[in-house]
Formats: sequence, C-alpha cells, structure tokens
Amino acid sequence: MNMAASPMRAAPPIDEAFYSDVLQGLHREQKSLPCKYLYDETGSRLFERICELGDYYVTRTEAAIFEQHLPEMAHCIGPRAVIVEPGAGNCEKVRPLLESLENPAAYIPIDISPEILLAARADIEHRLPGLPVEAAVGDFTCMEAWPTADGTAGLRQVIFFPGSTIGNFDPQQARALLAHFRSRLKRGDGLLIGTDLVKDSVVLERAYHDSAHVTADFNKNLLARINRELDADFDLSLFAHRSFYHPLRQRVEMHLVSLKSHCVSIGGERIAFREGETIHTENSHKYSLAGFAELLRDTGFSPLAHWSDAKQHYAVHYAQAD
Ligand code: AVJ
Repeated sequence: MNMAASPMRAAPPIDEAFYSDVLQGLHREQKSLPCKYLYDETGSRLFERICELGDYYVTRTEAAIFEQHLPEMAHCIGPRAVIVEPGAGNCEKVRPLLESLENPAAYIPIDISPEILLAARADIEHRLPGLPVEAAVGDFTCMEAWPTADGTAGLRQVIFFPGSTIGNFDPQQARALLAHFRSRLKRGDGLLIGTDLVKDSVVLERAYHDSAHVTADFNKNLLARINRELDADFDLSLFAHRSFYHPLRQRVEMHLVSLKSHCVSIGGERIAFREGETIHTENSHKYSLAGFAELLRDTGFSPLAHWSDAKQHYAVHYAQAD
C-alpha cells in the first residue's frame, strides 16, 4: 500500500536516507543499523544521561585529563591557532581549551544540527568575545569543502576530535577518517584526539550495561525512533539490550536481541525476526596507546604527546601532520 497517496493521512515527510539505511541494514544476514541514528533528540538526551552515570567512566575520565593537562595541550598547539571541531555538539569540551590557548585565531565547529551549532556559537561568542566563530552545517565524514575563517590562511590549524568518537568507526573507517583529516591539514598542523583504551572487560561491560538501564533505553530508542519517523511497529518489549566486549576486535558491541520469533512492519515492508536474533546497533572500539600511535603514523601524523589517567582507562593524543 502506498501510504503517501492516502488523502486521510497528513504524515510528515519521511527521511528517505534514514528509511533506506534502515531497510538495507535489516535485510542483512547480521541485521544492523548505523549508530549515527541513535542520536535524535531523545537519544542525545539519553546519551547525556549516560555521561553522568557512575558506571560510564568515559566522559568524566576524559574531562579530568583535559582539566589536568590543558596547559600542556595549549603549549603543543601554540599561539594563533585555528581550532576545527568536527561533530562539535554543544561545545562544552572545546571552551576550556579555547580559553587556555594563546591568542586563538578562530574556532570552526562543524555539526549536522544547525540548532546545536547556533547555540554553540552563541556560547563561544559570549565566553570568548572577539574570537571569530565560523560554524558550518554538514556531515564531517563526507564533507568535501571544509569551512575556513577569513584572514587565517597560513595559520596553524588543529582538528579537535574528543569524546572517543573515533571509536564508533571500524578500523578501516577510522583509518579513512584520519587520512581525510590529514588531507585537510598542511604540514605542521595538528590533531588533538581522544580515544578510549583497551582495559578489563568487566569495567567495559559495566559502562555499556549500566545498572540504571539508561544505556538500554538509549539503545531501544532507536526502535522507537524508527516507529515514530518511519511508520513502523516495533514492539519494544520484544527486544532486549545486549552489550559485550569482543577482545579480538577490541570493541564493545551493542545489540538488540529479539526475544521471540516475530515480524515487524516498516513503511509497509515486513521484516522477520527469529528468537535470539540480534540487530547490531553500535561498535565502540578501544585502542592501545601503541596501536593508536601506529594508526596515526600510518595516516600521515607524528604522535607528539599523549595524556592519560592513572588507571590508563582513556587517552588524549596530540599529533602533528607530517
Ligand atoms: C559517543 C561513541 C563515545 O562509544 O562510548 C555510550 C556512545 N554508546 N554508551 C561510546 C555510547 C553506549 C559512546 N561514544
């Protein structure tokens, strides 16, 4: 049935890319959904709650590393730098960095959400009056032309990529993304990037299967979002959150397990689920310090410094473009 042709139904227009990504993913042998779709408004709010959980060490560990080592990071970056932040989000992480830099020349946040960018720009312009902010709307993974700020040609550019976002990319994609970053930089420019580290699997599994079940809600929201936006009828009570550390792949995998054999309809298409079958919704790759340094070298960077917490749970790296 063609729902769009029904005169009775004033459905909002369907996001075609989302729809085709969902169907493509659910037609795979191992069903999967791209993790970027976890972050609609509800998902982003749930992720913010995850960041505040005791079980989720990632965000607060990174924040503590920044807090403790900002002067050294600022020293690596040097004066008159242009800071480019792909996937900037709310700018909370970059603000202390910008405040500790010597005479930063410009800040260039890139994000897919124009609302988030507007708020971020207002915040930075308020906190750092006089710093030019050149916000750009777009998907940084496939952006051809990166924005620039007037009068900054020739100055050092530093890409700021915190939050272990690189962990969401599989090794091949991570390599391609770093190479893409490198291609936007000139020799001597920099990359300041955060990575979660390989560690005890109990710590990892607790972080992705928290006792307050916020991660479960975050994961299941993806199905709720598909129901809301793509005219689907997922029964959320028929799926359970599962996450586990895969030591060979060095990643935490997040899945939704179908609790019984059943069918779901999405915009008129039926998708069958077997009992115990999963939808793979996210990977969160963990790196060793040596492994990440090698990846940096392979993609045209020289790792110059890294900072970690006492437990070696997380690391922030500064690398220079060769
Ligand atoms: C936003 C990708 C860093 O992998 O730790 C948190 C996302 N997923 N809990 C991560 C996430 C489940 C998070 N990153």
